[in-house]
Amino acid sequence: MFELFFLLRIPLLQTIGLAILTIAAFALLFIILYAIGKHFGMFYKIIIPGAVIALGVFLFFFSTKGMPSLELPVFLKTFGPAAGPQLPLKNVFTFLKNIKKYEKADIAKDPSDVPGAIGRKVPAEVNVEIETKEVIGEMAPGVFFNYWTYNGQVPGPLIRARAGDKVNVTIKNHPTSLHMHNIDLHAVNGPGGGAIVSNVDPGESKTFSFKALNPGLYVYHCAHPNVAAHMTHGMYGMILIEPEEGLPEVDKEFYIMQGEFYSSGALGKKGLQIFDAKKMLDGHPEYIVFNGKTESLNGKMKAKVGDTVRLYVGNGGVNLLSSFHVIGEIFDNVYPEAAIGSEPNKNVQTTTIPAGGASIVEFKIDAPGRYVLVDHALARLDRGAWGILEAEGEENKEIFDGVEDGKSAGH
Ligand SMILES: [Cu+2]
Repeated sequence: MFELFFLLRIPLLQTIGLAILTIAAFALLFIILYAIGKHFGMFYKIIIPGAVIALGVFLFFFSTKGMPSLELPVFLKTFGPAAGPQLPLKNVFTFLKNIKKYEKADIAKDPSDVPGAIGRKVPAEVNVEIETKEVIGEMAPGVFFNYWTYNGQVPGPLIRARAGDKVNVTIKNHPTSLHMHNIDLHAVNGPGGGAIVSNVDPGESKTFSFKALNPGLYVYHCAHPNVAAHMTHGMYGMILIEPEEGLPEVDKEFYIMQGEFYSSGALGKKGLQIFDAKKMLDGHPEYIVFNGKTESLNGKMKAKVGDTVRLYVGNGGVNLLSSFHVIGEIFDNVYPEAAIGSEPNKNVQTTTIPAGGASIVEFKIDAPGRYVLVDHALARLDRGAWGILEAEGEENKEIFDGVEDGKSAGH
């Protein structure tokens, strides 16, 4: 019970405060107008103050914002092809009623959780099973979100197959989910990328198949309306379709996805955060993070001097372009926009990753130390967009020579 109060104290206090303020304002206004109307008959004592209050409310709100709806935010109007990102009030009540059923999950996907290279020389049938699950996870110390996930983590699992493979995708929606979900894989050639044949109600399961025609690193995401709202709750991941001959061998591979989270509470506000659809439409995320939460990569990305490292980096969006950079490294190879098939770009400092897109970068570690992965739109560091790759090994003074003074943690 106490834990429930801790999670909900911010929205509860806000609601109570707003209710007190509204009642007090109306009562005060009514008393004033009632006093002014005391020279009129009893009937008009009510009608006149009532009409004046209604006119005031109309002028203040409805004349500019239109009529309110039973959704959050109440005045938001949208024009997408399907349901907007507004939260129906009944969903909010259902969520609160069922809050104890939600699993508390560590939603940060381990960046080193990458399936091994395919190694096959012939096509095969690959079975993929993914479960959509709504959980409560910690974005930052004391800051909680209701995440919607693939397999309980953000991003969902990295799927790996080979060009020419037949991929059977089974998507299951956990019975405790409040929403319908599906999967749109950008690796699919077919309507909706699979979304229209994979809509699953809570407790339901569906399977569809596709042939992996094009090699590349592709984003997948939930495409159930409102798509952007599902994605900014954490519903994205990637699928790597290796070329027939495979990718060049490297020592280490890591899996990272940038994403935006839109909370009604300001950056760092503790407690359970309510999704803010207006901030999402405006493109003003409070949190911009790798792998679902702040500091999710730290302690999980390790390499040695001399290692060749490959990063599979995606951007779940839904608004921002990522300027992906590793502080202290130069990308020896970049597969721009994760396109496989042409020669990679050489010697790149920063690469762009569009929303709903990806990149593959490779570099050799030449010196021991800490390398910071960032979105080089660097104000985003303070919203969470950074992570550390640690490299151990022998120094090579010819490549890098100097003494740390321990004073600056700037980089
Ligand atoms: Cu979904």
